Amino acid sequence: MLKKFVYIFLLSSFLFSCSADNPLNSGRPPVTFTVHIENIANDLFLRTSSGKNEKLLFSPGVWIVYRDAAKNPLFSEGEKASKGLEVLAETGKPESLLAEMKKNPEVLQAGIFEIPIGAGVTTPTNASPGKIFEFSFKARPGTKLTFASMFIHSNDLFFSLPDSGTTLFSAGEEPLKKDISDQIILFDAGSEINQEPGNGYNQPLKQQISDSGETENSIIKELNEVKDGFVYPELEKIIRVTINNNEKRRN
Ligand SMILES: [Ca+2]
Ligand SMILES: [Ca+2]
Repeated sequence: MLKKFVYIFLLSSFLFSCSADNPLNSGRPPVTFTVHIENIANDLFLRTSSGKNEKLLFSPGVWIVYRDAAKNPLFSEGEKASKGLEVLAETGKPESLLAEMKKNPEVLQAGIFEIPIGAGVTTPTNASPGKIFEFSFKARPGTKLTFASMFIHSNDLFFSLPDSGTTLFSAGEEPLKKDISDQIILFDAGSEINQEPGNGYNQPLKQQISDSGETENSIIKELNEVKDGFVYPELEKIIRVTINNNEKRRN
């Protein structure tokens, strides 16, 4: 009788631990993933019409893991940005978007990346060339990742993945290690009128009053569909994003 009781206790503890940290209730242990968002614009500057060379910068941002059957909780292309995404895209501050994500039932995990890895950096700040934002999380099959970070020398542009996010496991449920740099898109949040990159008085490093700008009242679009007349750097020269995991190959 005691044996049976112990067995039931162990089984129920096991089931509880599975359901407690994984709403998908997969039987396998979760895999630890580590993501790097790296500013690789080492020799590249924004040359503005006022004759200045500005360093390219990414803001702190928000990452989320969500069910792969769900609609992307961060945003949908062609729709208006949420208030939290608008704040991130206009100021580079991630807290209100994180708060929104934590209330969204489709979001399994959410977090902020805000202190870049690199010499002399110990507090939240933008990632300058050569610096890397890193974050880690545990996930099981059936999940996707996405994130958002502001392109600082803009009014309301943010880096993210397509609406579809990116899968963390193969169809055979093997955790993926991959370079997803070519999936990164610069989006216009549609909330503030664009000015010349690096030279706009309503942009975060120039504006006299926090969050100043002309309301755009538009929808989220890929920047290359926005005809604002400005020239932007090629993404493959400024950002590298990689996903790694702690799983050793089984075969
Ligand atoms: Ca805009
Ligand atoms: Ca602004």
